[in-house]
Amino acid sequence: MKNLLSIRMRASRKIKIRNSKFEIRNLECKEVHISGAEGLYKTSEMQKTVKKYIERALNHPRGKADRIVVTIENIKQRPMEIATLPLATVRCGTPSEGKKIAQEILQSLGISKRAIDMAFRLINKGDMRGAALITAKRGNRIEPDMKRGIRVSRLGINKSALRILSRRLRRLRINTDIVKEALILASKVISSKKVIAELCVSDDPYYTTGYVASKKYGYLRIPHIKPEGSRRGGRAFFVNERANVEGIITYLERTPVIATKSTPIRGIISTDEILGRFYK
Ligand code: WAQ
Ligand code: MG
Repeated sequence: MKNLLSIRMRASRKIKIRNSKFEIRNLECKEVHISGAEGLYKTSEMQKTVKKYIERALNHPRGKADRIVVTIENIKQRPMEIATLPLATVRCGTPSEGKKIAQEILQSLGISKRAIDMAFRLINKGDMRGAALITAKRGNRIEPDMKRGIRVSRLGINKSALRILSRRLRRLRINTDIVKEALILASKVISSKKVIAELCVSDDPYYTTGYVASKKYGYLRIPHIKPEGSRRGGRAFFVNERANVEGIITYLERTPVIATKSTPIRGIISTDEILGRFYK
């Protein structure tokens, strides 16, 4: 691919908050995140993509935006090529079951209970625009700007991989932008050697499917990981204890990565199948 553009959008709204119960006159403003999107595109796709991003910002289930920032940059660096992670959907019916499944999968990857609890705590607070970087053993948060988190950017998929991926997802009736964008994002995140796993819960009030991604198990979708109507959500990347923080951030935010291959996907499977626990 030649002449790639990085296109990013973020939409937000200012809300007034009282900074004390009694001082009604003393109002402070807070910027709440509504929606964001990013990708690598060909120059010929620029207009269409910007239009799509703006429409998304203006019609978002999280509310009306009063500020939309679109950034378009030329990318000179040749992108790294990756394959999308294998995808499967875990059988799950309730948020408490979903949380338990995510915990089991993460623990089997060597991530400590402390780190997992930290991730769920942040996701349940749900006021980040990006993802938290959490060390896998001690459970420390290590990204420099904790309000913003890490924003994965400069990622995309080429035409032929997208065609095959869409066909595969269509068979499972999940060929949506939300699934494709999340799968591409997770595939870039997990392609970093320093990231062991990702936990994601959407912040859209009516999108209740989340996922756990890792090299070992691929992209595992977890339906009903959050209750319907909740605006809470977020992402956490679990990294090696002694990882170089700047190196990881540069890779995730700045290095152009394109999926040029789509890995086969599977339908619904049980946690026992994933973790290789079989009972006779
Ligand atoms: N980089 C880092 N963190 C991000 C990014 C990004 N580019 N985009 C979003 N986040 C964080 C941010 O904290 C959001 O609040 C949170 O993730 C959720 O983002 O297989 O919709 O865009 O069915 O709401 C996953 C399941 C859907 C898809 C994910 O995320 C499926 C989703 P959302
Ligand atoms: Mg969202």
